[in-house]
Amino acid sequence: MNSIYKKIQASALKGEKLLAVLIDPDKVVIEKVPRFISKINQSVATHIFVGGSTVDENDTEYLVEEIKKHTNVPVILFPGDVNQITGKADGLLFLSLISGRDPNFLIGKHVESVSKLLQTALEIIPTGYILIESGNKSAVERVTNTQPMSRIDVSQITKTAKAGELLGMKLIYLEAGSGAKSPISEDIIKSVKNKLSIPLIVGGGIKSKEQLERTYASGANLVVIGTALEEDETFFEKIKK
Ligand code: 1GP
Repeated sequence: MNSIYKKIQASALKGEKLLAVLIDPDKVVIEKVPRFISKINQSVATHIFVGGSTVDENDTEYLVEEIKKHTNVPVILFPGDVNQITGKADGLLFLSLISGRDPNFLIGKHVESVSKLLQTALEIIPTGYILIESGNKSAVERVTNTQPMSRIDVSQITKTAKAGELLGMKLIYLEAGSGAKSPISEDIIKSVKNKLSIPLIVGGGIKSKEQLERTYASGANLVVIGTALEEDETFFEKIKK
């Protein structure tokens, strides 16, 4: 039990760099999954996240089943809604959108998901999810109708992350939004990391090896990349094992 989280925690303590490839059931073409997964298997990726903002019922389960046929990399749900929960995955980021003040995304959806979760053996990882403005309107902002935090208010972002930890969350995820113009800044990552005792996830808008390295150097333990790999598979070559 708790093996996914324990491994993330152990890697974070050792300073190992973790990388999750995000696959959005809405964007992926199912026939291309085996090839895409074989690229992941040969890359330095340590996790596969599956999730999107607007996904049809059953699409996630179908996709996860297909992914699991081709890899032993742990598959973790990163759900945009309750209908994306499937027991076929290994784990679930139980996201609470602590940058916003909408009770639905802080606790409402979680209550709604309990009956479903109790029927699965998913490892559930409570995660404080912090959306930060990044130059363009993100899908998270659109779907949740919550304001991202101002990227210049580093102090407020840091306090929000720490409050999440003090509430008992096991991970903090700093999110610039999928396809963000600019990724989360080094200042923000450093400041949050400095106050945090739990592992830190950073994602959104990371498109180059340099940006990836900078994100780790600033203190991210696990980096999430979706769009850059979806749009340009040669990026996999740059992050080969
Ligand atoms: C989005 O943080 C993830 O939720 C990944 O973003 O698609 O921009 O890599 P990208």
